Amino acid sequence: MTTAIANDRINKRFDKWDADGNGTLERGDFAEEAAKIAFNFGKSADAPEAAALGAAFDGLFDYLAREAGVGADGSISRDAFVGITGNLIFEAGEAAFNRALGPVVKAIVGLCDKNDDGLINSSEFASWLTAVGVPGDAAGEAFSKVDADGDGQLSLDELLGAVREYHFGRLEVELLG
Ligand SMILES: [Ca+2]
Ligand SMILES: [Ca+2]
Ligand SMILES: [Ca+2]
Repeated sequence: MTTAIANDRINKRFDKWDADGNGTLERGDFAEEAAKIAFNFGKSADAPEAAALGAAFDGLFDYLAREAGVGADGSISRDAFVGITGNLIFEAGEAAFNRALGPVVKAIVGLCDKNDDGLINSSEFASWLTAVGVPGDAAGEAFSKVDADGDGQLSLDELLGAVREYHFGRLEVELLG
């Protein structure tokens, strides 16, 4: 793992989340990202699962804004985002990472979990990757990598672990699109 890969991935995340492309992150960018993901899962904006994802992204913005020292309606610069996110991934530890990103991953599980068992099976996972724009032919290999305990189901912990591993450069599967 090199710092260059980590920074590259954090910068890509910034570009993706800066939905209006104005060079800073605002609450509206996060609302737009949440709506886009829900739409890709075929959920209308007023579906409960879509509302839950919106609330999760709202909470993530609150966290980032607090860490950046800007107000609730403030703008987060790229430098601040790279600093906060780098700290969260590489310094703060798994528990802090899971607190910050857990609600978003959990809300995506809620959108994706068609049989409502709290776990993501391989066909549900294929629809997840489609919704976040990952080519479908990568799904099978990605699934077995994320399924750390090999039980054929992806738990919230395994999915969160995969998001963290991606940013460490130890996994090539990008689950947040
Ligand atoms: Ca923006
Ligand atoms: Ca399921
Ligand atoms: Ca598993």
